[in-house]
Amino acid sequence: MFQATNASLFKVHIEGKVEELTSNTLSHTFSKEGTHSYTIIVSAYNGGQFVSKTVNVTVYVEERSGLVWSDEFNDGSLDLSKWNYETGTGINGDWGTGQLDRATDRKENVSFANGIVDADGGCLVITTRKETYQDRDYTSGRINTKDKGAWGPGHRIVARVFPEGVNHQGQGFAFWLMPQEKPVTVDDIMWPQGGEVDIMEYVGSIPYHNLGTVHYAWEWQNNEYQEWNHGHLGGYYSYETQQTPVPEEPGYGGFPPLESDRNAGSAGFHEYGLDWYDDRIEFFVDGHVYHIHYLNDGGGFVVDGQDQKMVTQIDGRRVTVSEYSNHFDEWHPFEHRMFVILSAGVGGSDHTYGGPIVPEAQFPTSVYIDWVRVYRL
Ligand SMILES: [Ca+2]
Repeated sequence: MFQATNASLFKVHIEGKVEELTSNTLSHTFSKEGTHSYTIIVSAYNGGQFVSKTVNVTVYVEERSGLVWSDEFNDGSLDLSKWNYETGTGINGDWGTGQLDRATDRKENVSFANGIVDADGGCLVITTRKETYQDRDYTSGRINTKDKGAWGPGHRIVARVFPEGVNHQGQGFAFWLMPQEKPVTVDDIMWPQGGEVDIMEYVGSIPYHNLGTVHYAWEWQNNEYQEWNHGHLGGYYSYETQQTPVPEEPGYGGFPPLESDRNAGSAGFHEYGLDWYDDRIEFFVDGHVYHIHYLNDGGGFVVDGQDQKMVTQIDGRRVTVSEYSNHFDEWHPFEHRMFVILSAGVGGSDHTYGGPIVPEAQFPTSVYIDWVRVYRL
């Protein structure tokens, strides 16, 4: 509602349109989802004279449930409105991961393919090669949605992936999340204080299982890494039994799987995802929840100041339950938005990508990603 003395006509500029009114009331519905600012200009006319007033309003429109973001990888080129190439390496380099390869933005490492069996249209292809390139003997690819797409509680994030070429120790592929947000008091949030979520961590040394993990810190430590301060709670998924395996830590071995062995993750496409709620993250493969992580102490077990993990039965299936990544008051990592990373790599240390690369591993080797989709829960 607006007022002007002796006004006979009002004009209201709103969202690029002009409404003419003889009354002083206008009802308008903003429909664009998310938080947006709008400028509204109201002019009041009396004959040839008028006065104007400009106001700025900020409106939050709740997102509807359903698909809110996706890349189907059907267009044959990387959509740079959604993705960034991330180039670099893991040793004496950018990531501290210990991997041997250098990620590049070349077509040799990040490309697209049609006609992959069982794919829905085209696929993104991340290819790892054994080749001398700059200062490394291997190359691979890594892309992320930083500053272009990030999601937090209230979302399902899922990708359909066929890690065909991940068959030996030292070969691996990951679909994972890193923090988009940070406290306003720091310039940068240091790993693992900002958290990390591995939705799909598939390595050739553990061919029959996927690992879904949260990484976090136990103490704030002024956002510095002063002493060992790395908590991680992960759960494995057995492609064969579609639940947490027995034993719950499968260990290395059994590689390379036979090409005909459908129980290996490298045998075909699976959907790797999580449902992210305010109090927990549920990891699933093909809709089968195998790890539920509760953010707070007491979420899954009693309140005791310890992070805990155990396998339990839910609806007759083995599910890993874990709790307590909210260890420090300054920042609760999994209450904030994170961006998506798709990456392949070559293991150089005991742990990176499932152990040091073995000489019989074959290259080049490719992983196919049919799509990545984000839903509002
Ligand atoms: Ca596709």
